[in-house]
Amino acid sequence: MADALTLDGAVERPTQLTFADLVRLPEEYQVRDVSRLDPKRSGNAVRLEGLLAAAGVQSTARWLTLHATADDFHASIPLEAVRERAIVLYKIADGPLPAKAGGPFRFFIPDSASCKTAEVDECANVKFVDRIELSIERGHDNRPLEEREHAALHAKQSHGQ
Ligand SMILES: Nc1nc2c(c(=O)[nH]1)N[C@H]1C(S)=C(S)[C@@H](COP(=O)(O)O)O[C@H]1N2
Ligand SMILES: [Mo]
Repeated sequence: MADALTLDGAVERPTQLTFADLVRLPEEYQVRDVSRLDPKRSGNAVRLEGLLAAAGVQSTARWLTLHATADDFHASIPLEAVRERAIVLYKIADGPLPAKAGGPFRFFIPDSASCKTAEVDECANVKFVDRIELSIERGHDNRPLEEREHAALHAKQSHGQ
């Protein structure tokens, strides 16, 4: 599993951030206790805005695509819809977020819609995210559209982290 999170595409500076880099992001971007946002989650996160500030978003960027190479899962969502509220979970008890919690980096949108009810839904909470791509047009998205396919995906996962 990649130990760095890449930001690329429509950015000023393609950037790779490690666990240590995220720890060092300014306090204004740190979310100290994610259980306050969702009681099912624990640990610390950084605001998406902190990552975007590190890479510098080009003004033409409209879409944010979350890539998880580990299991070939991808979601592309409108940037404006999540820019101010999305976070990346990365730390638990002073260590990196474990894979069973979707680590080392897990995208998370507080109060996202139920699965498949909207573009910005729970399914876009991409685990093992290793690349965040900014773009003008919509990017790659393979969230399942069919109920059967989606149910099979859910059955494969362990929920609760
Ligand atoms: N990498 C990856 N991220 C993923 C998925 C996946 O299969 N692979 N499933 C998505 C779906 S469909 C949902 S509903 C949520 C479930 O998150 P939870 O297990 O933390 O409840 O993770 C999303 N993130
Ligand atoms: Mo889902």
